[in-house]
Amino acid sequence: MVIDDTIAAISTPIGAAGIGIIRLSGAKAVTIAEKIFRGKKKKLAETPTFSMSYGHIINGNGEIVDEVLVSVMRAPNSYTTEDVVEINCHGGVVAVRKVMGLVLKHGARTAEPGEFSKRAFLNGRIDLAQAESVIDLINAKTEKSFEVAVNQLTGVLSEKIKNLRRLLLELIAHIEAGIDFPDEDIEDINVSVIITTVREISGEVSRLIETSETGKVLREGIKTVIIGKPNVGKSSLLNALLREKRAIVTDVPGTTRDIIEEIVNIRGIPLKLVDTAGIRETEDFVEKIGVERSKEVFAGADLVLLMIDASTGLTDEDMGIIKLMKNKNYLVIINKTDLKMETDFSEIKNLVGEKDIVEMSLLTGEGLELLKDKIEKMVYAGKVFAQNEVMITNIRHKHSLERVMQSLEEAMKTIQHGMPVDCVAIDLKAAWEILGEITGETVNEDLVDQIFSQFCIGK
Ligand SMILES: Nc1nc2c(ncn2[C@@H]2O[C@H](COP(=O)(O)OP(=O)(O)OP(=O)(O)O)[C@@H](O)[C@H]2O)c(=O)[nH]1
Ligand SMILES: [Mg+2]
Repeated sequence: MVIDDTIAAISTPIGAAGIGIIRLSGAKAVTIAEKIFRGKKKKLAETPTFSMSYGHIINGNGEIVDEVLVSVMRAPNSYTTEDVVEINCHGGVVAVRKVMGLVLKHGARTAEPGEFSKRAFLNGRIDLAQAESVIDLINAKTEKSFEVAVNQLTGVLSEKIKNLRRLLLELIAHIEAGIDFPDEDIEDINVSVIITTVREISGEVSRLIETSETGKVLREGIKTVIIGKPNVGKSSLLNALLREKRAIVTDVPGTTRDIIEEIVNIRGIPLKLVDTAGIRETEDFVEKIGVERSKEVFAGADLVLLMIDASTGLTDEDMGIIKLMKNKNYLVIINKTDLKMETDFSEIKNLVGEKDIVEMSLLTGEGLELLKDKIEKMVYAGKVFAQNEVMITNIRHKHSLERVMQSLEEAMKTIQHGMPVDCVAIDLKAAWEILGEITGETVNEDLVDQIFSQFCIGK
């Protein structure tokens, strides 16, 4: 693939802001910027790399468009490894659009989403897993998710994958040497060496796969729905976890009519928390729509928080909702424990088990920390992860690792069936190839395009 054009994009969000940045990358980046820039001192072409120049952007009529600072980062030490120019102009809608227009007029092309990062990958500065972590960094909702993404950007996952590929390659070479020199009688050593190494590699691959459940949650968040009868305190719970009066809370049943979704941070775990309209039979047209929508979001939830009102006891409506929850990850919250309890809730405790129940009072705040504990435990599922453990956060990586596992299992079967070792080499090569998809060493162009198209413009 030949990259010979110069791309440009507005790299900051459009809107009122202190500064807005237009970024250019490619062989003509400096030449294009030079045509529209009038500096105080040197020409851009004469400025050293990693320097900033003060001046103005000038349009075709010689009029000043904006006052700017222009930085020049020359190849190969730049984000894309090409010449990169960043024009810092005033933020806001007008200035950045005008400057962008001029840049395009003078020969740059509008960058596609993620095209800067794609160039960094195609030019070999970062591998595919690192490039993917860039988007995770931008999208991270909690510090923990950010930490995992930073880790991946530094290349820890890539290192691990490369190491496994090296081990496989050595093993394949070992086997092929045996095949090439059949008289040397190294067959016996081969089999035991192959078995140990394949086991070692499978162990590492399966450990990586094990981290993926938690990793995926850290990257994407868990879609959590608060559900229950009207007036049990669902909106109060959303507000308490968000530490903000986001949803309207009143003592009128049926207050929430629409779906309210917010990201909350529970011990570093991003929860996409959804407050719903209380579920009940209703004749009110608007509320009816709300109830139907509640049932829909419920269907797509990763975790359901079912709220029950301590002061009214368990009702038929509650039992109806509990029946809906089969096959779901859920916790039952008995709210309003500050009020006189109607029953001891033994019925529900027998039904769902104590460990999935949290007694709570949103009035006093009791039970909130316990709820967070339980959510945390659910996500980590009893697994302990070391501080800097390499985590699989990306579903694409997980799928590749699962296919690697299959190939390694095939290899083991081939050995156990006493087949010739060169048959084993075929499975090992497959595993080696698939591992390369993660770092992008063996990957096709369509997949690369698809991955980078998920990026934002200007990155
Ligand atoms: N005593 C007491 N009152 C509570 C508690 N939690 C919520 N409330 C009150 O219960 C009423 C209903 O709370 P909401 O949070 O609006 O309930 P909801 O489930 O969102 O109600 P709908 O939107 O109508 O379905 C409000 O008056 C809250 O102040 C609690 O723990 N104890
Ligand atoms: Mg509500």
